Amino acid sequence: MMKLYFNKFSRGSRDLWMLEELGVPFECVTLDMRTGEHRDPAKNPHPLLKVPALVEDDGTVLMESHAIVVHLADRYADKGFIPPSGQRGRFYQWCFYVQVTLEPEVYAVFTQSRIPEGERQPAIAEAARAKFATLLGPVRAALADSPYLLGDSFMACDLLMAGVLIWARGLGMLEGETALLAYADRCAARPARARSLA
Ligand SMILES: N[C@@H](CCC(=O)N[C@@H](CS)C(=O)NCC(=O)O)C(=O)O
Repeated sequence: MMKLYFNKFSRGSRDLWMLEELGVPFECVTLDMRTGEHRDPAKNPHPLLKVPALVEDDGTVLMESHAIVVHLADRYADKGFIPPSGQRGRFYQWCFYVQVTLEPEVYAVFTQSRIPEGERQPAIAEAARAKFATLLGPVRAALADSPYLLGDSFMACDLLMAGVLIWARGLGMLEGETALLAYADRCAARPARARSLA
C-alpha cells in the first residue's frame, strides 16, 4: 500500500487532501517535526529528510508535494481530477504557477512573520505582498466566469491553488479579494479536505 510520510503543519497537507479526494487505499505516517522525528533517516525516506514523501506500492520514493499531487491525479486519472492526456496545457500551467510563481511570495511573508520582530525586514514582506497581489490577476481572470480554474469541475490544480490561497489568507494576503476568497472557501468546504484535517 502507498505510504505518505507527512506532518499536518507541512506542505504535505495538500497530498493528504488529494489522497482523500481519490479515496484510494493508503497509509499515513505522521512524523513529529517539533521533536525532529522527520530528521531520522530510519523513519523518513525523504532524501533530504523533509516532509512530505510518498512511497509507492513498488517502493519508489517521491518528494515534492506538488509533484505528488499531480502524479496521484494522473495515476488515478479515472477519478476525474486531471484532464485527458494531451489536453493538460492549462492544468500544468496552473500547477506550476502555484508552486513556482505564487508560493514563493507567500513563503516570504510567512518566514518574515516567524522570525523575532526585531530581526524582521518589513520591506521583504511588503514587496512580497505587493508582488503577490499583481500575480493574482490571471487567477482572478480565470475564475471570472467559472467556479474552478478549468471550468465547472474541481481538479487537482484547484486543490493546489486553494492550498496556497488558504495559506495566503491566513497571512492577510487576500484582503478585499472577494471572488478569490469565495473560491478558496468553495474548495475548502469539500468533504475530502475536512477528512484530511481530522
Ligand atoms: N518543496 C518541498 C518542500 C519540502 C519542505 O521544505 N518541507 C518542510 C515542511 S513544509 C520540511 O520538511 N521542513 C523541515 C526541515 O527542513 O527540517 C515540497 O513542496 O515538498
